[in-house]
This record gives sequence, structure tokens and C-alpha cells, in this order.
Amino acid sequence: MATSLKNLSQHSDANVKDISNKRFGIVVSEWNEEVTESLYSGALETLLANGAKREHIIRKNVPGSFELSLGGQWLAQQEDIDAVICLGCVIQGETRHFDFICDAVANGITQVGLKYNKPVIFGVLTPDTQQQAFDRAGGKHGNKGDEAAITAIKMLGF
Ligand code: DLZ
Repeated sequence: MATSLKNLSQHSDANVKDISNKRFGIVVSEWNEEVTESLYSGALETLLANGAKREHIIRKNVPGSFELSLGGQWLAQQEDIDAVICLGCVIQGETRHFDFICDAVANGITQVGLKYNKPVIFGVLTPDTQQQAFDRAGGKHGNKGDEAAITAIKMLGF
């Protein structure tokens, strides 16, 4: 289904297992923080609602989405962390900066997951406008933070 039609908070319960002993790292980009703070709230609440313990969830900030890969790697390399969730929002501008950041963070996060053999989740919005971002960060299309948390949980139940 196209993202524009999807509520990002809806999911099936398939592959949702007990996560009470799992540890999560969440990396949050400070760029577009009015959006990324909502993504973080959604991810945190979804992990807790599904049985994660608050003391098993750590948060780290990075300046922008470009830095999510390295921040994610610093968490993924910690042996006691089972899954990492990377949250950011890159809004299309007038220059090609958008493309470079989106390509870099998508590739970087993929590489970190493969290198450390654990789920490293791409919770990055890439909208054309700020309104589209709000719609997907607790608005009419749900919250990509929720979706990222559910994705992490489902990968742990793989
Ligand atoms: C520079 C920049 C721009 C123009 N736009 C965004 C954005 O929309 N979202 C985001 O997360 N970060 C942006 N950045 C910052 C870069 O991610 C990065 O922090 C800087 O280029 C420094 O490496």
C-alpha cells in the first residue's frame, strides 16, 4: 500500500513475541525536532505497550539524520543492545541535499544492521513538506515511530 494511504501505526500481531528481556537503543535526529520528538514518543510508547522495560531502553541524540548511521553503529556495537531504532525527518528542499542525506542514511543504517547482525530500523521520514511529516508523526497517517518500534519487535521475533 502507498505510504500516503497507510496508517503507519497499524500492524498485525504476527511475530510479536515477549520482549521483556530485550534491550533497545533509540537514536533521534535533532533536525526537525518538532517531528522527531513525536516519532520518539511513538516509538517509546509502542515498546512499553508491548512489554519492554523502561530501564531497557536508552536514547541518544545526533545532530541530523546524516549522523544516524554512526550513532546507530555506536549503539549496535554494544553487545547488550538487541535492536536499534533510528529516527529522523528529512524534508525535501530546493537543493540536492535531500537526496544525499536520504541515500547516505538509508545505506548507512542498512550496513550497520548487516555488520552487527541485529535489527537496526530505518525510522526516517522523507516527506516533501512539513505538513506531510506531521501527518506521519502522530497525525492522520499515524506515527512512523510506532511503526519503527513494531518493526524492531517483529525482527526480534523472526
Ligand atoms: C543540512 C541538513 C538539511 C539541509 N536538511 C536536513 C533535514 O531535512 N533533516 C535532517 O535530519 N538533517 C538535515 N540536515 C543536516 C544533516 O543531516 C547533517 O546533520 C549535516 O549535513 C551535518 O553532517
